[in-house]
Order: sequence, then structure tokens, then C-alpha cells
Amino acid sequence: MKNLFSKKNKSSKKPITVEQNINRKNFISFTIFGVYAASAYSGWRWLYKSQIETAGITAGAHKPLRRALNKTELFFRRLTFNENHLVKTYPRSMAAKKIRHNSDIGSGGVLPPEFWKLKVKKISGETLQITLDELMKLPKTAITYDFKCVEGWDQISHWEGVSFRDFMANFKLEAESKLEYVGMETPDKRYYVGIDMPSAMHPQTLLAYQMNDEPLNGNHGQPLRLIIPVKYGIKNLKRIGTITFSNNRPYDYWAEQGYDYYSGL
Ligand SMILES: Nc1nc2c(c(=O)[nH]1)N[C@H]1C(S)=C(S)[C@@H](COP(=O)(O)O)O[C@H]1N2
Ligand SMILES: [Mo]
Repeated sequence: MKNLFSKKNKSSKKPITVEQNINRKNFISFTIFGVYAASAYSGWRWLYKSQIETAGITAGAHKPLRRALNKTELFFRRLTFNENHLVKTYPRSMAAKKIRHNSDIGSGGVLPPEFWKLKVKKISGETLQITLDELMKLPKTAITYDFKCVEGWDQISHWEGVSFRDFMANFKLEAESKLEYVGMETPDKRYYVGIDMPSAMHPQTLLAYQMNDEPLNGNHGQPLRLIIPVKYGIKNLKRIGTITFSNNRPYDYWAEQGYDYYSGL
């Protein structure tokens, strides 16, 4: 065949023919394609075989994907969350006298106080058992703010208790405060939430034991509930039984039903 395109190459005696050139290009293309395909396949295998996140929290997503989503969420959270930014508060007189009552999974009814202690699982493995009296001796914080439920209602309400920050400091939970999440669950474990540490440590977050100067009643989380104004109602767990700390997302009742895990306002 006539050599049409190959350049004269001084070092090689035989000039490359068009056919040879095409073959060589094909070889290179297929090799590149093969390497890409193999790495794509092994990447997919890696993802496919990777551990599945704790069932429920993210509907069984693979860990690397969850990690990527967490990083994205963290990025936006850091961008928008500022602990010095306080949720709007209202004059005490604006608080509802009759506070709206919503669902009571794992709460409701009255738990005799002698049957309740707040369990706090420290990272050392030790579990603190704290009475309501002990909590009531800590500095008291009150807040009147607009409580918002994801179902579309909101209400200005007044709460009193110990701020989560003060609680952490008083019980020397400094190492725990360096972890990423706080988990809370009802004594019967039927309702549970996971809260990112910055939101838990926000100055307006309370372990509340009073509502309008009265001890919490059976409808509102007696004897102790979470009041976390930077989050929607779903995260404001009523009747706290146990508190845990972790770097992994704790189980979360509504996140398992598809609601946003962060549920921030
Ligand atoms: N234990 C427990 N806490 C809970 C709930 C629940 O069903 N069980 N519901 C949440 C939801 S969706 C809302 S809006 C608020 C309602 O609190 P309230 O009944 O005091 O208004 O509690 C939250 N905390
Ligand atoms: Mo809610």
C-alpha cells in the first residue's frame, strides 16, 4: 500500500503505513478504555461491597456515600450555623397559657418520679444516674420562643430548665462534648433523636423540667424533655431517659421515616 501520510522518519527505515497507524491507535484507545472500565468496575465493586450504614437512618445507604453526604451537610452547616446567632425570643406575656400537645411516642402519662433517673453514658463506659433534684440545683435558664412543628403549626411557649451547656460543664462531660453527636431516647426507647453537637451546645438548648412555671405534665415530657429552639419540634424529645455521645449519627425516629436528619430551622 502506498504510504500516504506517514512522515519520513530518519531513524526507522520502514515508514509506518496507514493500516499500522490505525491499528496502533485502536490499540491505545482500547487499552485506555480497558483501564477506565476496569477502574470504574472496581470502584463500583468497592462501593457495592462497602459496609451499609446502620439500617434506617439513611435507608441503608453505603457508608462512603453517607460519608460524602455528611461532608456536604457539614460544609453547609458550618456556613450557616453560628452558635452566637440566637433564636428570636418573645416577652414572657406572649407565651401560650395552654400549650399545644402533639404526639407521645415513648412519653405520655405520668411516670412516678422515683422510677426515673437520667442516664448519661460516658465514653469511659461509666453511666451517670442523675435525679431531677440534682438537675434543678443547677443554674436555671428560661426561654420564651416560637416552637415550630414540621406539620405546619407553631406556638410561642415558655420553658425552664438547665441549659445543655451548663449540664455538660457541671457533670464534667468535656471529653463527650468533643464528639460529633448527642443521642437521646425515651426510657422505653420508643422515641429517639440524634442531635449534632453544635446544636446541642447552642446556648438556648435546654433540658427542660418546667413549662409556664409548672413542672412538666404527662403531655409535655414529664419529668424532663429537650427544648432545642434551633430545631423543629420532632427533635424536641419528650421524657428523656438516656443520653449518649458518639461520632456516628445516633438512631433518629423521624429520620428513619424520611425526614431530614438535621431538621434545623
Ligand atoms: N417522646 C416523644 N417526644 C416527642 C414526640 C413524640 O411523639 N414522643 N413528638 C415530637 C413532635 S413531632 C413535636 S411537634 C413535639 C410536640 O411537643 P408538645 O406535645 O409538647 O407540643 O414533641 C416532639 N417530641
Ligand atoms: Mo412535630
